[in-house]
Amino acid sequence: MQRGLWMAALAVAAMAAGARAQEIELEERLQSEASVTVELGRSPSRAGFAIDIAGGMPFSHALLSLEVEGLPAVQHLVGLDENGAKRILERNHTFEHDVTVRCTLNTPNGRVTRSALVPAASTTIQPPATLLGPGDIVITEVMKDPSFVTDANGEWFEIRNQTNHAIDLEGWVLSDAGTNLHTIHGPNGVIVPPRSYFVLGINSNPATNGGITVGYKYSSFALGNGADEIRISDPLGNLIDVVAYDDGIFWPDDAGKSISLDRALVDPLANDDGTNWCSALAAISSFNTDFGTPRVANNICP
Ligand SMILES: [Ca+2]
Ligand SMILES: [Ca+2]
Ligand SMILES: [Ca+2]
Ligand SMILES: [Ca+2]
Repeated sequence: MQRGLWMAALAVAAMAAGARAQEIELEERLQSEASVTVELGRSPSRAGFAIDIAGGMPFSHALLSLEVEGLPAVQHLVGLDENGAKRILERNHTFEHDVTVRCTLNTPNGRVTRSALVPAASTTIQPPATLLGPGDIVITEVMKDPSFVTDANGEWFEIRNQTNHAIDLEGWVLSDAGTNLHTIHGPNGVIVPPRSYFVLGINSNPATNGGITVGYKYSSFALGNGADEIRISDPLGNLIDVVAYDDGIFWPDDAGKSISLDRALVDPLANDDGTNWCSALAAISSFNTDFGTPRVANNICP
C-alpha cells in the first residue's frame, strides 16, 4: 500500500472510531439523562409537587406507575415532548402515604426505568404561619329555595372570612350528611379576601342566576329545601364550619328568602342555632325580588 493511501485509511479509521466514540458518548449521555425527579412546592395551606421526566425519545410515551406498598399500582401513560421530557404538576397534593413514582421510558439506548419518591402530604405540608381553624370562615347566609329563578339556577350560600388575611379555598371540601361532595378548585386558587363576604353558588352566570355575583361555582352540591347541611372542610380534613338547618322547626323556612344569620352573631357556634337566623328582610335588588344580601353584611334579625 502506498504511504498516502495508508495514511488516508488510518484517517478514515480514526474518524470512524471518533464517530463511534461520539455516538457512545451521546448514548451514555442520553441514557444517563433518563430520569424522573420529584420537586416539592408549598403554599400556606397546601402542598404541591412536580414530577419531571427527562431523557426519553422525543414524542414517545413514558409509563408512570404510582406505587404504595401493599396497594395495586396506579399507572398512567404520559406523552413526552420534543425533548423527550414532561413535567407533571399537582397543586393539590393529598397523598396519605409515601408514593414511589416509577417511570419506564424509551431512550435511544433502550428501555430504562427510573424512580423517585413523593412523600406523604402530611409530612410535606408545613403548618401555615397563620393557622386556619374553626371560625376563620363562617357560614352566614343560605339561599336554599329561590323563587325568582329555579333552585338549579339560583341556590347560593355566603361565607365570611373572619381573619385579617386572605384565605385560599383551593382544595377545601363542601359536603353534607348525605352524598353531596365537592372539592373546591380554581385555576388560580379561590381567594376570599380578609374580613369580607364571599358567595358560592350553583350557577355563576348573573344572566340566569338572578343577577348574583357568585365568587365560586360548585357542582355536585345542592341546598335541600327541607333539612340539609353545609359542611366546609380544609384540605387536611379539618371541619372549619358546618350549618345544619331543619325544615322550619327552629330555622326560618320561607321560599324566595334566604336564611340569614343575625349580623351581630357571625360565629361558627352561634350559627349552629336556627334561632339566631331569620329570613332576609329585603329584596336582593330592584331586579331580583327574592330577599337576601349576597356579598354584604346581613340584617340584625327582628
Ligand atoms: Ca334548594
Ligand atoms: Ca345538600
Ligand atoms: Ca357552625
Ligand atoms: Ca349577606
